This record gives sequence, C-alpha cells and structure tokens, in this order.
Amino acid sequence: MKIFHNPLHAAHAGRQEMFRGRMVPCYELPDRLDHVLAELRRRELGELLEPDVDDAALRQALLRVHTSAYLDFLQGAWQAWVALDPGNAQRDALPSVWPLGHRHAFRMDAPTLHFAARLGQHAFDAGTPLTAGTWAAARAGAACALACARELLAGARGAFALTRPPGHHAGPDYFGGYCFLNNAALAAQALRDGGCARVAVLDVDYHHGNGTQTLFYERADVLTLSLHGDPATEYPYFLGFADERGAGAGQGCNLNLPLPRGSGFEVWSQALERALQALRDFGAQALVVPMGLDTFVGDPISGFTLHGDDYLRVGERLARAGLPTLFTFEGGYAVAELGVNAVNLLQGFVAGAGG
Ligand code: SP5
Ligand code: ZN
Repeated sequence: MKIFHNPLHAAHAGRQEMFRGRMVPCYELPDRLDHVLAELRRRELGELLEPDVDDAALRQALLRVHTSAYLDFLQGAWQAWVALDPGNAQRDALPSVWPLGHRHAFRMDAPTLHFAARLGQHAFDAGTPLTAGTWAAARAGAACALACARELLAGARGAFALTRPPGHHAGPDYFGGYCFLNNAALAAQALRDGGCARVAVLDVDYHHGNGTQTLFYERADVLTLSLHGDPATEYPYFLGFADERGAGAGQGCNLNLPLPRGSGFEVWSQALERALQALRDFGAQALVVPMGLDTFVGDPISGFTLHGDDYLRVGERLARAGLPTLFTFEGGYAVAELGVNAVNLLQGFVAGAGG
C-alpha cells in the first residue's frame, strides 16, 4: 500500500499543554511519527511517498470540511499571536477564554478585534498548543490525506496518511484534542466528491472522534462509527454517547460504541464486530479509519488494555470488510511501542487483504 507521510510534521512541536491547572509537557510530539516511519522502513511495509498536491486543489478540498474563516484564522494565527507580544515568539498559543455559545451566554459571532478572543472562538480546550509551524504542518498533513483519497479513487485497496498533528477532534471551525484539520473527514469528503456514493468512517482511536461526527451528523452519505472510551469519564467528555444516532437526513448514520475505561481486547473486538455489521448494513463503497493507537495498554493518557499483537488482528478484521480502506494517523502516546503497534495494524490489514 502507498503511504503518504508528512515531510513538514516536525514543524508542529508544542512545548506544553494545560492540564488541570498545570502546564505539562506535550504528549503529541514529533518523535511519534518518526517511530512509525522507522518501523515501516525496518519491516519494508508499504511504499513511502510525500504528497504532491497543488495549493488550489488542497484549498478546495479543505473548504469541503472547514470554513474559510477558520482556515484564514489558522493561517494567520502565529503572526497574530506574536503581534500581541513579541515575547510570545517563545510561547505557544493556548486559549484561556471561551464564548460558550451553545448556552447563548455569549455571542459566538462577536466581532472581536483581540486575538486571545479569536483563539477562544476557534478552540474547545487549552491542551492543544498552536505553534509557529502548526499551519504548515497541518496543511501538509491534509495533503497526505487528499493524496490517499486519490489513490483509493484510482483503485488502490489501501492507503495510509502518516501525518501529525492528528485530525479527528477538529470540527468545521475549531481545533482541540491536538487536532487542527480533520484529515479523515477531508479524505471521506474527497472520496464522496470523487464518485464514491457511500463512505464510512470507522474511528478506532481511544477518544471519540467528535469533529468527524459533527461534520457528517446530518448526512446520509457518510456513516460515522466510533469505538472509544465512554465520554461520561473520558475526553472529549461532551460528545460520543450511544444515544447520538445522527439527525435530519443523517438519522441512523452515526453509531457510537462507548466502552468503559479498562476495557480489553475481548470487549473491544465485540464492539468492533458491531461496528462492522453497521458498516455492512450501510453498504459503503469505501472505508476511512482514523487510526489511533492510544487503545494500547501502555498508553500514558488513555484507559484500554490492547496489546501489540492485538493490532495485527484489528488490521486483519478491518481488511475482511473487503473495502478500499484509507487510514489516517491519529492518537497514540506510548511512543516507544507506537511504531510496532501502528505497523502491526497495517501489516494485519495488508495480510488480510491478500498481500
Ligand atoms: C488525537 C488524540 O488522541 N487526542 C487526545 C487529546 C487528549 N487531550 C487530553 C489529554 C489529557 C492529558 N493528561 C495527561 C495526564 C496523565 N497523568
Ligand atoms: Zn486519542
């Protein structure tokens, strides 16, 4: 399978994130991707490529999932942050005030002139540092996702967008959960626009893919499925519950399978079977898998107990769905084991798909 990796990913390197009143070192770090790349090379799995996507095509694809105001905000964010205070060049941007628009407590559309307020308008947590290289890295990552979608449209059985920052928490006009641009959603939409009538997204990251769910919630052409830690106790807390089944035309086209913290492979794979049944019932022509490896027993911020070899089984099982499949790289913070775990899943897929 072709693997498009992001040559600019290391330009996004957050220093600290806010966690419960403290600044802690970032978990979502450049060496995460480097470990996966090294393991892919070691095991000679896949063909490693850099995306070749022109600016206009990328902008067009991004506008299918994000607002132009949000893209402009991201593009100019670092410059505006440093303009607030020259000392900010040494500090990453984190929001510290939010409009809480869903409660009508504040105006979401307030015509603010202050960048600190604009940050709050476009973010849902203070754990996602925006850095000097965030826009360049995120944009090049979106190009990886688009290149993968083109591969599938050209007939490939599988493709992998190896990029960071991750994407599945990012919504139409907001970032959070270490995510800025929703690579999986962009790929799903590109598959739709390229002629796939029905596309499914099956999110296997430990955290609910709130951004992806929200982007497709009222649509019948994209089925969103997610296996994740129960938001009653797990991040992102405010979305990902089992009673969210889609709305309007998309009624029935979202399925959340929240699992208790501490769940192991047995319980997790039963939920996977349920998701795969929903996938079959939907009749998708292509599958997008936001691939988080933070379900691993050793993950420092998550609560499932999958082991390295389990990912081989996951990949095999996904392959048996028999669909052209596009993987995006999402979470996974046990850095030393991340390469082996990610490549195990891909290897299982390749083996299950018949080489
Ligand atoms: C893509 C993805 O996996 N995003 C996850 C974002 C989770 N953000 C909240 C993390 C809180 C980290 N707290 C660590 C403290 C451990 N003692
Ligand atoms: Zn995650």
